[in-house]
Amino acid sequence: MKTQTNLSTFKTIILLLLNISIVVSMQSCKSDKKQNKSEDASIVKDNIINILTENMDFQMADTIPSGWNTFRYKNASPQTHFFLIDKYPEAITLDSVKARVLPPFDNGMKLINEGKTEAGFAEFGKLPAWFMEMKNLGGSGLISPGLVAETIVKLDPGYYIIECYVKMSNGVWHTSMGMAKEVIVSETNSGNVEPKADIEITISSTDGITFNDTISKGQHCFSVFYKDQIVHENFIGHDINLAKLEENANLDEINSWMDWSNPKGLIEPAPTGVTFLGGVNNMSEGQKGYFTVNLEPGRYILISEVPNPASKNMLKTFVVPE
Ligand SMILES: [Cu+2]
Repeated sequence: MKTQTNLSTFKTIILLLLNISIVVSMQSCKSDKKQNKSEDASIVKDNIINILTENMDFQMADTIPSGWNTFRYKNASPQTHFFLIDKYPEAITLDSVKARVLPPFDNGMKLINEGKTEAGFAEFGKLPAWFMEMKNLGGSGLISPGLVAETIVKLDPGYYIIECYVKMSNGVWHTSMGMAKEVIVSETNSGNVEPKADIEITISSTDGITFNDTISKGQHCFSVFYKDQIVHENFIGHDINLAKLEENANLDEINSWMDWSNPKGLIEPAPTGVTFLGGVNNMSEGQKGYFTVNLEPGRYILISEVPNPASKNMLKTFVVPE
């Protein structure tokens, strides 16, 4: 669709919106604490980092431990969300992002929604150079209203921004409505060890989503390994979202909805008959994140938030038997 330059710029932006998903009780994916006790309890209770969205917000601690952390994201709002973790270059703050990154995105999306695609993408050329240096470090996949997504990722100490860039029904980014929050990851390590998964997913630009689709009902811990990461046509990288499909779900509709650069994509309302259950948001090549979920019997989909995921082998369905 656009030039390489535009692609790069955009990619970075999208990566901003990192989110994390949640689960109810995790057995297999428990990120156990080591024997040595740490003082993190003053920062994070029960070894879990809770994030709550009620109205275009991220309610959570301002400071969290470094190392492996379980993020439990409760979506108590009527909209579909995710959280994505962004790491900008030193000295770039949320204020910088609001001043230099959100305006080009707001203006660009507005033009695209008006059918002025070329002019819309041109807006992204106004993004600052440092936007291209932003990295994504995971977060949850999409999570439907009223549900909890649980995602486990590892973070180094530093300054991060978490965001959600799903769009409201009028086409405005959630990011611009308040879903961007700064988070400090402290030098204090959580002491948690890397979880053990019982279902391993690998995602890459060449092979798409690969996994063993013989999956039983009940509690599971999925790992997501980013064998590579690239900039797709809409400037963003691939990720993993899990959803349950009802009888009336339409795969073509879901496939086209996963592209934010489509005026009808990544926007409320979410596709009919689809309940998003979380996943692992964008990461860099070689990284691995985890998510936990309790699966009832039924039909499910693993899908990436990229343009036409089916064409990239990034739309895979599976059935959980009784
Ligand atoms: Cu959102």
